[in-house]
Amino acid sequence: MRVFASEEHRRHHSLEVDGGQLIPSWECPERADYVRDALRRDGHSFEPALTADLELVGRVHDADYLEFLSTAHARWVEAGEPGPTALGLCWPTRGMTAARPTSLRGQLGYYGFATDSGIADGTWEAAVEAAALAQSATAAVIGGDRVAFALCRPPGHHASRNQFGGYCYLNNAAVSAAQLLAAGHARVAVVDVDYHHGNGTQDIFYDRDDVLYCSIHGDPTFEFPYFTGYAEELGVDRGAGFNLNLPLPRGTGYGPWSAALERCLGLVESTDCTAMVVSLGVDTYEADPISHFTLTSSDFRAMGERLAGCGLPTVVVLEGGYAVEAIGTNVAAVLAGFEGSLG
Ligand code: Q9C
Ligand code: ZN
Repeated sequence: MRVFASEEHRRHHSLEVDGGQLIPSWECPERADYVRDALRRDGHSFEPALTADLELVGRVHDADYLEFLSTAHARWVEAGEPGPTALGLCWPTRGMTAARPTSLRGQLGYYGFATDSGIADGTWEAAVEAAALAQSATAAVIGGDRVAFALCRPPGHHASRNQFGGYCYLNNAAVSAAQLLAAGHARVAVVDVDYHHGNGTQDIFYDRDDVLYCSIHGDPTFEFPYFTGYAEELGVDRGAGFNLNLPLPRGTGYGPWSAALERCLGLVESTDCTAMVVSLGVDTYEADPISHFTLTSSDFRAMGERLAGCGLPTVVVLEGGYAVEAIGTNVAAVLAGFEGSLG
């Protein structure tokens, strides 16, 4: 399968507030290096991204949000803020109904939703490049390839139409789905196997029936992003019935996890999707430092085999995975399982 990767991701390296401490983000540049090295060992080579099509990005994100993201770090420097990363401090919540503030600090709260994601020098460029990688893999699939992989960093599934957070800025999977629709697919499935609920992807397509969003994730009663990912969220208006959340308890292993995957893929099949985007997070791994499922490296191979079993043209984009030294092995296992199942 064709694999798209770039060095541009290095320009994004950020800090996060976790456990009451400011720490280097779990979502670090080394993650992509481990994935690249493991794929190289498996015989893959890498292709660069095509130039990003920002019109396509604009189909899944609001123009004012993109304007904010692309200028926030320069404004931060301009304002003489001391830290290396522009980080929000105050969010609009219940009863705080004022319109969008004009100040940078205000807008960091308006356009962000979590203390885990700052905007560093180069975050915008890296996020655009990740979207370009997703677009390149999608173009390969539109061109007739059965499957392609985009080594996206930063990840994307927590980024909504107008908010960043959860280490995500531009929603790479949503861009891919929009591109597949534009190429003539009538309905696209986004299957999100990352450990966390992809609140951003859900948000973007919640009222639409042309994108089916299915996610298996740590139950938001105890897990990030806390406010979305509940089983009751089924979509609205035309989108009713085209959103499926399968929250699972702490400690879930591949037995119950794969039963949830069967439910997702059953819905993909019964709703006549003609293409699939996989939001591939490997933070479901047993040794992930911030997550609580117990999948093993051989489970990831089985996951890839099962995803291939749908028989759909498939774009795989990288999301999370924080057991840094294992994420390469685990991503490679999914892709090897997928490829091994093709005739
Ligand atoms: N104590 C993705 O996997 N922060 N994002 C958790 C851990 C949020 C994960 C802090 C995790 C977001 C793409
Ligand atoms: Zn995740």
